[in-house]
Amino acid sequence: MRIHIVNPSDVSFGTAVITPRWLYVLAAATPAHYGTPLIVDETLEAFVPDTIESGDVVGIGIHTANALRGYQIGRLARERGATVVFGGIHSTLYPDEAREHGAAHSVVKGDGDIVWSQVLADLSAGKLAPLYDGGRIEGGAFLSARWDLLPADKYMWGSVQTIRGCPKHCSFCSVWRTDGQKPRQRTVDDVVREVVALRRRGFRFILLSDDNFYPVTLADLAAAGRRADKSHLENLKAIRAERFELMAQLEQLPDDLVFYTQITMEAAEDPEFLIAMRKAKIRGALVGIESVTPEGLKAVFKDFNHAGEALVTRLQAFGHHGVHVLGSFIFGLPTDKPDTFKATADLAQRAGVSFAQFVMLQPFPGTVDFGKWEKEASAAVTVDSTPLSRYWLIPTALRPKIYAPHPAMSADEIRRRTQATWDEFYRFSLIWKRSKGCVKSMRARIMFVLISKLYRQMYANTGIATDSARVARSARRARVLARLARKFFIASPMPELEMPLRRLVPERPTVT
Ligand code: B12
Ligand code: SF4
Repeated sequence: MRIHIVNPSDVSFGTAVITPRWLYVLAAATPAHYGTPLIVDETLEAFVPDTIESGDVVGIGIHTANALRGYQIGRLARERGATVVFGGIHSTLYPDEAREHGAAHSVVKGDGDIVWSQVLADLSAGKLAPLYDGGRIEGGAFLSARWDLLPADKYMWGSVQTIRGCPKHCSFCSVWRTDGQKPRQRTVDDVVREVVALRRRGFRFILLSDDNFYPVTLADLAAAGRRADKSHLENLKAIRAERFELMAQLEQLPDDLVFYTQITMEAAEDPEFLIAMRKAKIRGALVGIESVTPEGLKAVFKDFNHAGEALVTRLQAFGHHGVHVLGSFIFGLPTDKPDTFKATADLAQRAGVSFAQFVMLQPFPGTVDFGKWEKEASAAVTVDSTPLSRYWLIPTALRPKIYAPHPAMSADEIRRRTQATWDEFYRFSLIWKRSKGCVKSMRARIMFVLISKLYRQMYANTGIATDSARVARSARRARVLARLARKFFIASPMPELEMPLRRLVPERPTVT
């Protein structure tokens, strides 16, 4: 019985930017006596059904966007006599769907780190259950990924998770519901050991693939400090202290490392945290800005963000501390108007955002938005005989890009204006201008341009365009850019690199 682990994707680029972490975590969760799992990442190359033999196990991980391709792979694998097991966020939310559409023998909900070995043991004993619940394991139980299984010369960035879960409750996001609102931090040693393993192999760019790298804000501490019972405050202080301890360890690693993470805007008000990030070589962060207007922020339950000039100041604070911002904006909010697009692009430029993504509002299952939308808007509508409320089952070419009627704009207007905003923000002259503010050497500026162009081709043109010729052209361009960019990212391996010595961070004063 050979074990295959497959990451589905409709588009393969030959080279990928970021290692899909779950593949290598699930490989680590596979007990050695089953042999080394065969890993297939379709963002690199398409899955080949002939590689499956009767009696093999095929584990497929899906999120909503790649569920349909995942189901196709599940059916192909089962036809060849394999046992098919699904996991990942989408399977967690819709386990029955994986059985109905993906020919799953079994489905795993939640974290796979611990439960995967149980699935394999039950299968070997002939008593595979139709459903397993891996739950939400504690931070200390997260497995380290099997980076020794990475194919050579394929990825530009490694990915190491340091924390799971997010205390916020944004309406468009499923993380706080599936991963929970309680931050689950991995141990500092586990994280640093993985970073060292990746740097030894020549990776110097590493995504800290966290939901929110800043789980305790100064406002949280102040609120907890006002409570009579101080246990919550102590708990928050401990979480914060561990973040600083992690950053102090990362600081001691080789200077050529570059980390990138995801963070809420509140970190801009915490200079001590930003200074520690900079020292830890965390050079960039995706900040969920979402909307530049107070009404827009209210609509997505994100009123802890700022709008207007206060927003510009917050974003600039990251830049002043050497943390480059990838601003993430949502278009298609009911409060958006035709002039919101230009206002957003202008603000992104003015605030010194290094990169930006402009996504169109999409109701993702498991979110507050989805719950409302499913009830109100889509019940009766079908596309290709599939209810719109199960849009991920609609063939990609027919799938709508906008899901709810907008009070002021048509779906196509939102799509066209979003595409135009990407085009404007990633205009060569503007990228070149931004590169000057972000990096110094000519080589680094060229790299900045390459990354900007690559990012846009991979995420904007293949995602927003309705024209399949444009999508195919973008995928080809992205392949070429990815090959060019790759050599800028990879450094000489450092096989001798040791773990840094443990250095305890002195206790710091806390704002209460
Ligand atoms: C890092 C990340 C990215 C990176 C991915 C880089 C990469 N190559 O992996 C980038 C930035 C590129 C990205 C892009 C997008 N992402 Co993203 N991303 C994440 C994030 C923050 C962490 C994922 C991760 O690495 N986790 C660590 C691994 C170890 O955990 P895991 O994947 O959950 O896997 C565990 C279990 O699920 C389970 N499991 C998973 N698969 C399988 C399979 C089997 C067989 C078994 C047994 C178990 C199992 O076991 C694993 C170990 O415990 C998640 C948030 C989250 N909490 O998941 C969002 C998340 C997955 N992304 C999300 C979204 C929406 C997107 C985008 C669509 C955003 C956009 N609008 O462009 C794009 C989609 C890109 C694409 N087409 O694939 C949503 C998905 C929602 C949904 N319902 O599908 C999430 C949940 C965030 C959110 N705010 O809701 N993303
Ligand atoms: S969007 Fe970000 S801040 Fe909001 S709940 Fe999701 S992970 Fe947390």
